[in-house]
Amino acid sequence: MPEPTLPLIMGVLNVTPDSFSDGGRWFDPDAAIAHGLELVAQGADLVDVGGESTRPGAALVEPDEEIRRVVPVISELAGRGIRVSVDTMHAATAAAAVEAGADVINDVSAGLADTAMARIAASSGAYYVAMHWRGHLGVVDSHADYDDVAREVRDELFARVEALVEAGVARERLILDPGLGFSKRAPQNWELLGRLDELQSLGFPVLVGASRKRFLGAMLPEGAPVEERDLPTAVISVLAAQAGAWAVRVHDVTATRRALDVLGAWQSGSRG
Ligand code: PMM
Repeated sequence: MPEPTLPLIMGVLNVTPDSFSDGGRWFDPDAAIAHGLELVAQGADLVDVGGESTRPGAALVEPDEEIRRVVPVISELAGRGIRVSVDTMHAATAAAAVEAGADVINDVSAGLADTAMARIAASSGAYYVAMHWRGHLGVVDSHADYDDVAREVRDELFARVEALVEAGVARERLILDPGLGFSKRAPQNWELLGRLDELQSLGFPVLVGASRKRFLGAMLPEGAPVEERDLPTAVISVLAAQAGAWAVRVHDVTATRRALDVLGAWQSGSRG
């Protein structure tokens, strides 16, 4: 039997003034670099650097400004041997980030927001995370109508896979993400998690990004601070691991690292 493997931990580093859970904390490049190093010390396997908030209603950022935010941070972290992904929907930013040392492009629009992205992803040779996306989040829950959310997310992502491969992206470089919270209401997020195997059935590694999202806040007492979503996030990391996820994207790396260490110990205990 193959050894069970634990998912990679992708630590979130938002170099933005306005992300929903940590907006502004790491906007200064030195603070961002220090936080990236801290995420790795806490157990992150890769650091996801983003310069544009995807929160509903957030200001759109031009690629020039986004590049100015992320490239110095990526160069410094990658220069120290840290694996870095860039969280961007812009082809120009993805290209600059790969040039600076990023080896994963994390595109929440799966190439839909910028028609040049597929070509850049193909020519860069980077890994490419294609997340399920139905458009910019002008309003919360926009485009969230589904007959069967797990089937539609899988089919819509598969259509993106075909388009990306057609544009020259290597199949072996693709990673899929159900896009929790993006045009999905709370019950739809839970259904996607509970039916993760249907997305896995496409045969690509799957990344799960549940960290601190609103559907977790909805389970907590009203007005609970956003950090209280870190415990439910860590529980989801374990359940996603058991469902075979390739990676989890989280803000609180320590909690997920400890939770996955427990799962790892449990798994080796079960092998005697
Ligand atoms: N969620 C956010 C941003 N980027 N990328 C991927 N691949 N998957 C996600 O679920 C995802 C993402 C939400 O914003 P945050 O950085 O403020 O958590």
